[in-house]
Amino acid sequence: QTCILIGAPVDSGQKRAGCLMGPAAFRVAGLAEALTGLGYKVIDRGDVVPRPHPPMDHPNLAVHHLAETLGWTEALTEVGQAAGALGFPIFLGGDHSLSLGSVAGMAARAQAFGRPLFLLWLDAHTDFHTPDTTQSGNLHGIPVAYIAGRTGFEMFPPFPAPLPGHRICMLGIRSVDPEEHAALIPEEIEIADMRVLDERGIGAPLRDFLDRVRAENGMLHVSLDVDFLDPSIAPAVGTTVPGGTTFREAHLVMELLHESGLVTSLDLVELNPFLDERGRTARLMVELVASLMGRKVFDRPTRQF
Ligand code: DIR
Ligand code: MN
Ligand code: MN
Ligand code: MN
Repeated sequence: QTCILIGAPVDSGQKRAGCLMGPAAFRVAGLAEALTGLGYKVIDRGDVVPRPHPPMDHPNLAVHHLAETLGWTEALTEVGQAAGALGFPIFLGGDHSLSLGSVAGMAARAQAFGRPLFLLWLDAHTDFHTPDTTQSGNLHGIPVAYIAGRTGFEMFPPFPAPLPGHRICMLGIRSVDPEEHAALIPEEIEIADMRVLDERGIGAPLRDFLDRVRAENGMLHVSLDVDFLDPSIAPAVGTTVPGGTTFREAHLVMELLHESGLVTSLDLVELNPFLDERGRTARLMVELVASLMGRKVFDRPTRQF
């Protein structure tokens, strides 16, 4: 199988500069080498350039970089859709606003295949604002609402086949704004927040979700925000939230995802190398990708768990 690395140096979805260095940091941390070592062919198609977009105002005056975000969304949708035809796309972010485009591209591809797209959102945040409800104005906080087909995205390209809530699962949640909370209550989106993970462990809710993906012969996009991880192991992110997932919980998620054979595309987002400590967060993210793509500690085919 071929992995397509897509650099998405998006920094416009929040206010702390540095995510634009993310793709370079993933490359320096050895992402391509790790994948090659696992037997994959790797194509690095370099960094995407946002489509130029005329300036645009929004009635919510907090919203910033709307035109730039639209330009990224259009470019990444197109590049992602094309990459999906060639192999397994891995988007190297860049802040989480890149998922407006990456997931749209994957949704268009799934639609062309006549298969349903599912979304696993690994994040401290639900990213369920619309441009109308965001108080920070940071558009990295809106992609799930776009993907789920909420209203308020009329200035964006129409999302190809919005995902019904039961096809979205969030793990690691521990920061939800009041407007997001109100909007999520009636939704069927599976939200395994940290309380759920404390009670059930991280494997059980994930296995339940993967069973649903399998039952519908779905394609599965995984969006991994660095702040899914506890800040003590992953400091290189602008929006750290205490009480995140541990090293082993994160690896277990990746190992279960690999064994499921269901994952068809991946985002790596919110890495801010300017905030890192000697590259440790970038290296941890690369190790997690290796787990997701099949690296195992002990690999006997008949092994039972
Ligand atoms: C907060 C933080 N909910 C906002 N969001 C994110 O500004 O909308 N931080 N995604 O990573
Ligand atoms: Mn446009
Ligand atoms: Mn996020
Ligand atoms: Mn987050």
